Amino acid sequence: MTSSTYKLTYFTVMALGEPIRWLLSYGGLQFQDIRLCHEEWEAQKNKSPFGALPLLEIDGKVMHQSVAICRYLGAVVGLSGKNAWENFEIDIVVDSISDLRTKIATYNKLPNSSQTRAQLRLALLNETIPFYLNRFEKMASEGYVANGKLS
Ligand SMILES: N[C@@H](CCC(=O)N[C@@H](CS)C(=O)NCC(=O)O)C(=O)O
Repeated sequence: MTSSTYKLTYFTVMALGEPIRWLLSYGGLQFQDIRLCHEEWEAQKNKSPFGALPLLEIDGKVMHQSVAICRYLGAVVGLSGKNAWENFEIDIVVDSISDLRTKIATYNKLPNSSQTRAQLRLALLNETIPFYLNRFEKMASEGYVANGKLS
């Protein structure tokens, strides 16, 4: 498929790094899976193009933005759509998941003691998360979220 070398740098969590790990593994692409702790990250943060992780080095070239990386790897491992319409169907799901993730991240960043955090938690649990998950369930009701196949 490709003889490129891959080095993924992320934290010791799943979050934005895990889909990249999945795609590399799915494609049988060997990669260095570097998982930084907070102190290691702070020491090298200024080397990241936008001060954030994940980073994927491909043959020494540093690439960033997790969704862009996933789209690229999807193409490399044969999981893109077969045409613009199929890619559109896939991107709708990707962007909907990003919307939900952004809402959860907003909550996560608030201090534990804040009242807004407690209110947001209730709204997430009772409204936002069920709203999205019900729709994702429907999208996946025939086995796949887009185009009736793995993507
Ligand atoms: N849109 C970016 C978001 C990257 C991002 O926000 N990364 C967070 C971790 S999930 C980060 O690096 N936080 C550490 C920091 O800002 O110091 C992507 O998808 O790669």
